[in-house]
Order: sequence, then C-alpha cells, then structure tokens
Amino acid sequence: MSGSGGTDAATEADGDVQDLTGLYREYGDDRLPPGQRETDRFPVLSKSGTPSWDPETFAFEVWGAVDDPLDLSLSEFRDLPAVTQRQDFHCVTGWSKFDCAFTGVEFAEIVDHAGVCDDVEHVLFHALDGYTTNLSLDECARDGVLFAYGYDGDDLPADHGGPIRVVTPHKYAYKGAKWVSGVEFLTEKELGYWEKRGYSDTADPWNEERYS
Ligand SMILES: Nc1nc2c(c(=O)[nH]1)N[C@H]1C(S)=C(S)[C@@H](COP(=O)(O)O)O[C@H]1N2
Ligand SMILES: [Mo]
Repeated sequence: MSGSGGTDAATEADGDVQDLTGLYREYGDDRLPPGQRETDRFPVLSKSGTPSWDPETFAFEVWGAVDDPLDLSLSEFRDLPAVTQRQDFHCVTGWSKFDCAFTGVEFAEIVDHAGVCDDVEHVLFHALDGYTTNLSLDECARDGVLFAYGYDGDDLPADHGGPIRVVTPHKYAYKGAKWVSGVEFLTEKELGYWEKRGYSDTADPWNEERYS
C-alpha cells in the first residue's frame, strides 16, 4: 500500500487520502524530475481532442489472458472499492503538477476481479479516442496506478480523461490513458500509440527516459 498513508482533510472530506508524493525517493533526492518545471495549472494534452461518450452505454472492458473477462458499466465500475491518493503528475513535454488528488480503483483490484493468467507480463490500455499505451504488468502493479474517476473531490473533468483515466505517477503521463475503455492482458508486448512513434517505452521521469 502507500508509503506514508497520510491524510489530508482539505482534499477529501469523507475518507483518508493516501500520500504518494514521496514516491520520487525511490529514484533520488528530487521530487521534480530533471528537465521538468512545476506548474500550478493542469494543462490538457490530447492527441485528437476530447471524445464524446454516453454514461448510459459506456463500458469498461477487460480481456486477453484472463479467467474472467469484465464488461462493467460506469456505475458498476464506481461500485468497486476505491481509494483517494495525492500524487504528482509529470508530462513528457516538460511540466509537472504536484499534489493531484485522484480517486479511483487500484490496478490490483482489476487484476483480482479478472483473474489474470500466470503467463501475463504486459498490459495494453485502450481508450475511446483510439489511443493506446503499454506497460509491463509489474509496472502496473505498483502503488499509484489507478483507474481514476475523481479529481480534487469532483468527477474527473472530461478534458482530463473522464469518465475514467489511468494515472501513473512513477512514469511520464503518456503512460496513463485518458478515457480508458479497455485493458488487455498480454503474454507478448505490444507498443502503444506514442511508444510506436518514438517515445520511450520505459518512460522513467527521474532518468529522463523521454524518447526511445
Ligand atoms: N486517451 C488518451 N490518453 C492520453 C493522451 C491522449 O491523447 N489520449 N495523451 C497522453 C499524454 S501525452 C499526456 S501528457 C496526458 C495528459 O493528461 P492531461 O490532459 O490530463 O494533462 O494524457 C495522456 N493520456
Ligand atoms: Mo504528454
């Protein structure tokens, strides 16, 4: 679970907020990764604008090498156990936003529900705008990887990936698919949208892994 498990009543009235902002200590002394500048804004970065979706028909699907493929409505997804975490956000274009409060379902929760097969090593996330991004199963299983539907105590804004997005505080933010609609568990790696176009597959911000 989270490192310190601190609480912050200012960001979430009805529960504990896990503090993951100390995650950088695993990588070095600096919370701000090299070559990044801190911003108070939360810029929007999307390859092709914000897709539209219907809350009545939206489905979160899990398939691939799993025992129980999932097909969850938005309300079913929101019924899963959730956490709120304070964590930092690092965009490969050079900005970082500290102290984002995301509420959502931990990756491990989805692994449990779907019964991921033993030989799975890779994950490909699919999104409503056709975006994809890949991570190893180990990288997904870390604290901080959430399917977030809340931000700062409200619904996650559509521009930032609502109804559901992935957040990956230990990676550049292109590893977190906005408008995530599907998770595919794979025994062989498949590269995602930016990974195919020359961005780093490993994407470690403290090691400045921006390009491949
Ligand atoms: N579906 C989807 N997810 C995406 C993207 C995208 O274009 N489509 N862009 C990625 C990139 S490059 C970044 S930096 C972050 C930006 O998230 P934000 O717009 O909330 O700041 O989303 C990532 N996830
Ligand atoms: Mo990005």
